Amino acid sequence: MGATTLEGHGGALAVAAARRHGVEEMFTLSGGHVFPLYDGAVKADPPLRLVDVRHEQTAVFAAEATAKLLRRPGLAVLTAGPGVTNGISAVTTAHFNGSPVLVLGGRAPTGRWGAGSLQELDHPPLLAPVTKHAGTVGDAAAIPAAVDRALRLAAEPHRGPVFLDLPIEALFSQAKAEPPEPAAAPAREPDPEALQGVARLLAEARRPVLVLGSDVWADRAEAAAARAAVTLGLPVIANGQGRGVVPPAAGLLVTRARSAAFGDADLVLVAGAPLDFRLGYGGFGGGAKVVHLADAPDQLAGHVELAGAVAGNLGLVLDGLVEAATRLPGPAAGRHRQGSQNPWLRRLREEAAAAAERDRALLESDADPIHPARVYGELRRLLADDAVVVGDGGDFVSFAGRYLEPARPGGWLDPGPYGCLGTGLGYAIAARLARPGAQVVLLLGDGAAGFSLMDVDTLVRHRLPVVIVCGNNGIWGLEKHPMRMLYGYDVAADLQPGCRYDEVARALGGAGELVTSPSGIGPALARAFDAGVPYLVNVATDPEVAYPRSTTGI
Ligand SMILES: Cc1ncc(C[n+]2csc(CCOP(=O)(O)OP(=O)(O)O)c2C)c(N)n1
Ligand SMILES: [Mg+2]
Repeated sequence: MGATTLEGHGGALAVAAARRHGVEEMFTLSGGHVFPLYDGAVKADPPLRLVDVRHEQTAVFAAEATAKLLRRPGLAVLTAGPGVTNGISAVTTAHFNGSPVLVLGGRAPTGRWGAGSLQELDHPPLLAPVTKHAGTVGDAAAIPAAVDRALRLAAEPHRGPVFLDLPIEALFSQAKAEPPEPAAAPAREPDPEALQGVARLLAEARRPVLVLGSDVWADRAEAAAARAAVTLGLPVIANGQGRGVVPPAAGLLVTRARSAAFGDADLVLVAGAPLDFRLGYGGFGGGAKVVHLADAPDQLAGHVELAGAVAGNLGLVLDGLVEAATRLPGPAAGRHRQGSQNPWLRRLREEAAAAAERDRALLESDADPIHPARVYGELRRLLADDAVVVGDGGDFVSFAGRYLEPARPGGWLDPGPYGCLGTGLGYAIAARLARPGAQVVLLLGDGAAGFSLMDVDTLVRHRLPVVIVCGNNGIWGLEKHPMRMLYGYDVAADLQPGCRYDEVARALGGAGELVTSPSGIGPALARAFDAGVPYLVNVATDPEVAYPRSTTGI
């Protein structure tokens, strides 16, 4: 028996294997089928932190946000049957976001399969379409290798969730196993010729734009992306976790001039984001050429004609692009001049500055009922550079996307392209654990609040202070306004006006208050940041204000 031989019940073996991948916490909701995993967690040395929540989707959302923030796998443990099925929307969210998550499910006993055990469900067929792998591990001795493979697969670009269920026999029985050898990750070198082709396109372009998406952060390419933007003098538009990679101070961020940038660009380079509805499906106004830079070949868009496509480690891709551009012959070939000598960048900067100027009136709005933008006018003043901001909701969160500009990468958590309401408390729980010293602010639509507000209880029990701001317009705003526009009336779009979600937070052991006047927002937020407990600021906002959007994504 080797010095590293693992020995114990299936749960202990799974925990030991997960630890070797940097996993430090287990998000879960209790069920007898998975007790050995808890026993394994508390008896591990050091123990895995067990965070028990009030709905399985919160457990998986928390594991996903852990993966997004810390860039290592997150772990959720769900009990057999309903525990697993309750987690599926969150697994799907991780699938759409390319987040490395391992979900371990309990499973009814193999020995009685078909006889009608409690919660007997064959999970993998349900999970297969939304995971990189979904399977059953039927034997305790096979668990360490299976968990190791699962975590490696989850973390290998393009990242994503993996599901394993573990029958009662496998989890409860004892076994010995040699832990698998750690394997080096493949290098994912980009093709130098493809990079050269993109460098040539850049040299020819007059009006290029660089789009940075979540995989830039996930692939640890944020420094390379910032270098590329600065060296090549490229205006930048960021989405998802690409936000903050190029800070506003760099003078290249033109997200607020997005329509002009996409409408008039002659070349759009998209790095680390799918060409989905958020990017007009890859069709840009003036018929711009499109280059797709992705973390893995299977992520390169197949639905649009690409002028260039490079897959690989995004840090190597972006550094390689700078190198290829600077090696092109000709004066300053491939480089776009900086600042005042670059009329395209200058124009976009001016447009972005004008948009910011126009924003100001709304950010300072004294309108009564409160304009949702005023909430962000106040919040902006209080946010530190390293704050983590989580958005879960419709219009209220769209306004946040417009008015809050992250100063650093890795601090902005939106639900991503699956657009699943209910991420809020799970993401916030994970953010509080992942960034113990930072502000964590959860922005909740009042509708979104209904999906996970009970998990304020989890924040309270685990002593995790979070500032929660509920934009309470009393409606499902992002549905009510479009339905009215389409049909001239709306149904199924109203919530209770003025509902006291702050009192829900108080009843669960947190704190909170209702704000009904614009001047009350700032002081209430300050109290929330000082409270040291989960604190819900319930802001009554104007239901007549709709986010001015050009598309709903449908
Ligand atoms: C799980 C889920 N159910 C339904 C939807 C459809 N949906 C998208 S936005 C929205 C309204 C959100 O309302 P609220 O959170 O109150 O934010 P508001 O738009 O009012 O600011 C709904 C119902 C969804 N995206 N996800
Ligand atoms: Mg609402």
